[in-house]
Amino acid sequence: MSHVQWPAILAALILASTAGAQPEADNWSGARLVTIRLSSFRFEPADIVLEHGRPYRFHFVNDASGGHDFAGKEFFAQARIKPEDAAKVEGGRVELSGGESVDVRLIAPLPGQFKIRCTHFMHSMLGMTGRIVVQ
Ligand SMILES: [Cu+2]
Repeated sequence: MSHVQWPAILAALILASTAGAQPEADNWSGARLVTIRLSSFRFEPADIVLEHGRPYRFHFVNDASGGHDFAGKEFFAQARIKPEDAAKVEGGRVELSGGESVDVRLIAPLPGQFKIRCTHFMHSMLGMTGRIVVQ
């Protein structure tokens, strides 16, 4: 008799697993804060470690008086940026004028390493490079 219940149990399990994939990704209130400070000429931290599939709030702070950007074309292409923050990332770059702060919420992509740099003239040569490692 008990085998009759299996289809219902399986259906419930399948529903639970498919339902489980999205809510975590869309739970922006649980986004982990990652503060990234930009100055002349470095990122702090220069190495950012993330867990794939988790939501994060990148809080960029430009401590310099001049402009800098946080460019990671590959990273931003593969991460899932919260739609309302998408306009803050143009061409894979977050541009910050002197003293500005910008928040970008995103879901970390599949594991991999992504290069980060400032695309302003000469800035990467002067040390504005970094790396995002997704585990
Ligand atoms: Cu720069």
